[in-house]
Amino acid sequence: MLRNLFGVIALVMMLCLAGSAVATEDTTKIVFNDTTMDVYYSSYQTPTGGLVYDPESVLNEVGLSGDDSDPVHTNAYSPGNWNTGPGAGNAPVELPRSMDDFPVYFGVDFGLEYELDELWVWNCNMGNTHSKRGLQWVYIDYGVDDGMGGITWTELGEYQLTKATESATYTHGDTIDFGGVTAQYVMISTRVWDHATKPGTYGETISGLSELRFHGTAIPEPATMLLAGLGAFALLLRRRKR
Ligand SMILES: [Ca+2]
Repeated sequence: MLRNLFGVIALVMMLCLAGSAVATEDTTKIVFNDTTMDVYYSSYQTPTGGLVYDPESVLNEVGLSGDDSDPVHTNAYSPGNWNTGPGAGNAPVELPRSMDDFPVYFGVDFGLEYELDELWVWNCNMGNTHSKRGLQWVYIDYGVDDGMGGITWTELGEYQLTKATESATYTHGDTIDFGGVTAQYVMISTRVWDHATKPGTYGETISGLSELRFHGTAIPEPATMLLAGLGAFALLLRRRKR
């Protein structure tokens, strides 16, 4: 009886140790992968004159250079930025906010759940005063699958993003703290560009972003955790046989 109790306590301790080993891994940047991740965006400025405003260039590091621990973004028009007017583009089943009030949105589906730590934002950094396309008053929401084909959204907060410098070596202007929340989806929703008190941009009808870099740790799938638990249990049985 006592031996059995001792065994159960040992198993629980090992499982706790396995869990804490996962939780204390170093946080790293989440590298965009266009086969396992999706980009959501309200619309997409039609490219003209050879310019490209691809939404993916906000996540795939196009336009970034220099030291990867503190990279800088170019002020070139293209490529490297997403520009848009209001209007529906591609979106998850359910947006966190009404497009009547927040007609411009940009988000990501990481493809699996992450423990999110922070987000670095390079606002729209285009020369010739087009940093005015940068997002100003935004809400940031994060979400997880609701198990019924939809998304359960939670508000992280309302933010006034910093205007870009238009420098050719623009370091990220804002760091948004996520505090370790669990999320598969993150959405940035922007008010109308000329809102009376909280304008959506810094003065242009077009909205834009240059780059977003998320930091976090992938949360293991339940199957992975089950395997870790079975491994610990097998080890325990081996020890008890001795
Ligand atoms: Ca970029």
